[in-house]
Amino acid sequence: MAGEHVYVENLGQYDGRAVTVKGWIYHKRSSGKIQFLVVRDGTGIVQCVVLKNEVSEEIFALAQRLTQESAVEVTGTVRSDKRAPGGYELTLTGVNLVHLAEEYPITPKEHGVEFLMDHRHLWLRSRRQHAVLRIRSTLIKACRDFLDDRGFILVDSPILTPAAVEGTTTLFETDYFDTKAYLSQSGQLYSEAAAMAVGKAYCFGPTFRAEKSKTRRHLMEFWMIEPEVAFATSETNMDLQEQFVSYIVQTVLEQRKPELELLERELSKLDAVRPPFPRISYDEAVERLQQAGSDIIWGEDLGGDDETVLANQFDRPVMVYNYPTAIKAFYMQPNPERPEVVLCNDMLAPEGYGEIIGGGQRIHDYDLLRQRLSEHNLPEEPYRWYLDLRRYGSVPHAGFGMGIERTVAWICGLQHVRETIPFARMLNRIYP
Ligand code: NSS
Repeated sequence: MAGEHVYVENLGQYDGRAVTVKGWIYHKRSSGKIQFLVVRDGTGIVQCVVLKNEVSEEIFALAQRLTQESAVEVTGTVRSDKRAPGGYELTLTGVNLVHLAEEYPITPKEHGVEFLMDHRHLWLRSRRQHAVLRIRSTLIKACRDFLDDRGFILVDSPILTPAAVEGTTTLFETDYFDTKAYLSQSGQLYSEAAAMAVGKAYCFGPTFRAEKSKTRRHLMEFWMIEPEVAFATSETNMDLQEQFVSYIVQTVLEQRKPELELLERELSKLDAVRPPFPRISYDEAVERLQQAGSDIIWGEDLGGDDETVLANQFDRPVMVYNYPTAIKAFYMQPNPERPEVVLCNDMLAPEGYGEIIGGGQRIHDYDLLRQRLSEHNLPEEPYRWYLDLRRYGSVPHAGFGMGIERTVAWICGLQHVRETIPFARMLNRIYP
């Protein structure tokens, strides 16, 4: 008797009934007259019991031949069983083999990270990776819901661009017919144009940086969400960031508790992520670091270790504002009382996960922006349109960019960003 096709996550609604599950053999074991096939279908895993006395010889023999990751359609009766993962088990009456898998390279034994990254296309099938993928998916939806519900308009920015946003040393260059183009480092400049059009805008997409750094926080290709608000200041920009980050963390905590538990994430640490977040100036950050024994001097950028030391002083993300003008991007608005610092901020995640947000108030004065382009040795031509925004109804405005992968790494409690994106692009890795 073939049952209705049911996803594992819904088996509870079919107790006692005949159903068909379509999926892959996760693992199996047998003891003579009884075989246990553990089948995963993407929504969950279910243990299937094959009893020698209750199925035909062909079916029992077929079950014995099944290899790890073979694709199957199994039919059986749903039985509730408290000991079973998910609370239900299937007593099989039929097995249809869709594809017999070759010997699978990823086995329950420990594999090195390079091996797993080489087999990333298969590694995605493991339960831990499912958990991360689901959390990432929920996080992205939460980001978009937060902004959509507050009247922000999604305005996509281009990937191929004529201009640098975050310095010229990390640009990926490509031919663009008879000229050059770069892969976008950030959609910010276009988000600013969008904010001048619709008031509150955001872009969300992949961004690219040829960073010659092999750290656990750097990818060559990462996803960034970049809200931008007309008439906003650095202050209101920080208010928005803390609301945004609290919302997405609490939403993931609510909707993805089983996944977080599977990853052995300490949930109380995430529960603490509620406004207000501490805000300290760059000056204070340097003092705190010096007191903690760092040899940082005023004017230097915070290194990864500095960020960890600072973040460890707080139980929720900390915002560091007003960095030295000299170490920041060309577009940042100077503090009117102290032009040696700019009205920007970074947000550092707790527990050593580092900077997840960079943002601030943008220069809205035409002449100052031109002057900065020249001080940063940037050609004016590719930024002509960007300068135009300062010629027609220019207003103070601010925004920020949050890196999805670093945020997922923090929420999931993963040591390295490579597991937070389906197919990581890293220094020396573009396969698979
Ligand atoms: O360089 S940022 O600090 N800021 C910007 O790109 C601004 N133009 C954003 C804006 O104001 N609209 O990068 C922002 C975030 C940073 O905090 C990280 O979370 C992430 O982007 N980021 C990265 N994630 C992974 N790998 C790399 N290489 C990386 N670089 C930045």
